Amino acid sequence: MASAVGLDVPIGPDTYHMGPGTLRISRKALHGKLRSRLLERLRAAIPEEKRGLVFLEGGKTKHLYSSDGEPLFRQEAYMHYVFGVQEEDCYGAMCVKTGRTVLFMPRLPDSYAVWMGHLKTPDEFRSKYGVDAVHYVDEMPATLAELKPACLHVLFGVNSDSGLTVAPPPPPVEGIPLETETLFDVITECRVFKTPEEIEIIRYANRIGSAGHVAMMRACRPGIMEYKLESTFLHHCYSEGGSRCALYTPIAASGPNAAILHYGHACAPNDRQLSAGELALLDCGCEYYLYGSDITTTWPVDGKFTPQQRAVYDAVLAAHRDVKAAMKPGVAWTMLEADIGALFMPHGLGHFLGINTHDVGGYPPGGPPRSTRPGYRSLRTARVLQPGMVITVEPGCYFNPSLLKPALEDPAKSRFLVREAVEAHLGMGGVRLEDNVVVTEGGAESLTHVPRTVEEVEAVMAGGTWEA
Ligand SMILES: [Mn+2]
Repeated sequence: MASAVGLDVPIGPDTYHMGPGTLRISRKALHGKLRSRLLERLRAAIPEEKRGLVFLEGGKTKHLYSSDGEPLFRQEAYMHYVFGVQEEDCYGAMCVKTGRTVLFMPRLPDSYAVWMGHLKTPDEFRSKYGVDAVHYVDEMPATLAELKPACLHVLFGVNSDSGLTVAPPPPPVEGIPLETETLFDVITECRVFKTPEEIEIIRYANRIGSAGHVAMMRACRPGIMEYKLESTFLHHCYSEGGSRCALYTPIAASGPNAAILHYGHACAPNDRQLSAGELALLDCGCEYYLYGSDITTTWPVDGKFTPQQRAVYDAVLAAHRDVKAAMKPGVAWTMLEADIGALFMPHGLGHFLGINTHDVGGYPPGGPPRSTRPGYRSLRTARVLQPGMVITVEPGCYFNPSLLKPALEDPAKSRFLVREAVEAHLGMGGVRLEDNVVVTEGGAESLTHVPRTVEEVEAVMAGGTWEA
């Protein structure tokens, strides 16, 4: 459906975009289609007499501790998926029988307009989101009661990546039971299979994010700070792509830091100076309309691989290519992991990608369970690949002293390790190469387009052209 998402779809009251050259998304068409798919699955799972209302609670206004400062609001992922609502403190409902949709928005005092600008009316909200009706939250109990639903289907389940519980909302009205058994698993499963429109958004986030990686490669010089690369990426994605936020905290690691899987956090804020002769590992994702890209590139700070760096890099690149080439519907993700040692790659080979960086649905009820074996247990899914899944392919090879030093002293492990070779690599950090791949009917397509071969990387760093 080319008219829902694209660079030149007509702009209407329900269109999300960030100005000239950015992706245009018809909220009504995108979420309308996601909702009808959800309805189909809900009707298959729920007997007629139990088909009440889907009821979702959106994200809430948050304050920074006791201050009146608020971090930039990011909508709760399930609410965004079903309704695409940008504002905080909203609720949404959809009738499982008829598909009719209602949003509930907070009633703000008129004086708020001084601080926030024009306060949208329910009518404006209705055309922005293409739903059937909009009411204020204070009208919600009466509106829901009037609809006399059999029950409210609410979210309740555990996110298999974080282990955290998605708790049901407090009952919004007395006398209508909450039903917690069905909705979470059904929506989660819907989110695993991206529609062509969702794939177009992820493709756009990949195009902007890929170009952001190239911008970092071009900005890199010995002597600069890691955060200069991070800021180059963020600036590129926002100024060129309208991507206001990164999908996750950028990892801009140099030298030994490349072995630290989630480097860049608040206690290690990409604050090391880069030196010639080192590798830089950049794991940075762009976000657009809350959908993202999650791309990793690794390159020499001075633009030329040393023979040692090249050997490790080429090995990881070969794994990266082999995995991508093997991907097609029917292939089990666990098979792809088979020969990679957890000592050198202590993370999973990849994860679903969508509204969340580690997108939901990796371990659904009735699906293959999480393995307990080292390496395998880090896999964020054990599922068989099917068309519409978007998954990252991110093999890596790291020389992490906190894993390798104990292993060298452990007779069970050290007999497989060449001590001198391991020790010679301990300072180099590591290499990770990460693409975002959509499984298609016939195979798989990478949405990421960054320099990958040693020759491509060196050419771009020497000023060569690259079309992301
Ligand atoms: Mn990733």
